[in-house]
Amino acid sequence: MIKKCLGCGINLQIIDKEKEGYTEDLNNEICERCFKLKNYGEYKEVSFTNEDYTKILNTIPKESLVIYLTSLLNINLDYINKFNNIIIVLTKKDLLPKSVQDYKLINYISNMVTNYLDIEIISSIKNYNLDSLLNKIKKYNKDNKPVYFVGMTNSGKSTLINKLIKNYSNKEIEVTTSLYPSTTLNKIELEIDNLKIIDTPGILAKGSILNSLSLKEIKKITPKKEIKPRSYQLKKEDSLLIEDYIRIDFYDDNNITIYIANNLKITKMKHSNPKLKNIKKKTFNLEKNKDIVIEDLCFIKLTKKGKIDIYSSYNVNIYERNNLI
Ligand SMILES: Nc1nc2c(ncn2[C@@H]2O[C@H](COP(=O)(O)OP(=O)(O)O)[C@@H](O)[C@H]2O)c(=O)[nH]1
Ligand SMILES: [Mg+2]
Repeated sequence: MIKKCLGCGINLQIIDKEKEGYTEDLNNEICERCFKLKNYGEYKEVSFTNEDYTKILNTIPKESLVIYLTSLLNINLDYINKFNNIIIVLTKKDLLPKSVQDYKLINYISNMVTNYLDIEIISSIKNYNLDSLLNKIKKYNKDNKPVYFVGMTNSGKSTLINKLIKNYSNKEIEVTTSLYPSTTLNKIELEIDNLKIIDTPGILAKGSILNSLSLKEIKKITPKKEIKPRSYQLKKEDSLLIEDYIRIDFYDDNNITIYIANNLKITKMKHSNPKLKNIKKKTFNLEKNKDIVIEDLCFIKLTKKGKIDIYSSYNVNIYERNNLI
């Protein structure tokens, strides 16, 4: 029988050291890649692509109960229409300021999606609402079929599953989690509190800034603690520089708040400063109360209407939406 890695779901093999699933000894429970990631934080690239992950998602029966996770910092519901029975789980609440109220976030999301059974806001790290989520899963999983945990890469699927194992089973196993994309490589089946739970690999959004960054930079831009929002009163002719990644030029007075990892540097300057100006820009003519989202880096809350230009060093998706907070 083929044995699977308990960390990432890949078939274990002893033949090719360079290929996924390699282990020195088939008696091991996890592959060498998971072992190194878990114990030394060492990340090894994989040859899998989004196409491979999509194929895996396509094997999920349409009527299954799907727990669809999205991080509150990077709301992405792109694949939600693939499924018919969804509980939406908004993750990483601990990273947003404590003052942000759950019901407002729930309202916001419920205006974006029509076809869902329920919504829960959680923080796996802080154990927030996990009892409530488990009860909801049990409520909607009447026939005890497998329950699939789905969502973009880094939405927190594996971390949540580990917390559920820890809180509600007496097993000692842990699937592999990391702040890098492509940690989980295949479906992983687990049993928790009489539920059959299946972890799945996540897709990396095409427009994610993570596609362009080194592992060191990914570590740097990942918020680790509650975000301290940074607010600026800007006059026309003002510009903001976010590290060396993003430049924003304001053409009207505006009050803005940036939600981004606390350690990233934001500098105020003038339009006349040439920094990052020789690259392609994207222009927005914003109505009032819009956010600008820079995928997987940050979101910026603007209150007034006005024109802005955004320059980006990387090929990252930048879009507007209504104010989340
Ligand atoms: N702050 C915070 N970070 C989380 C939470 N859940 C997951 N993460 C982090 O998000 C990253 C991706 O988590 P992972 O579970 O591997 O995501 P997956 O790709 O969806 O399985 C890891 O660095 C986790 O530590 C949470 O509730 N709060
Ligand atoms: Mg995972």
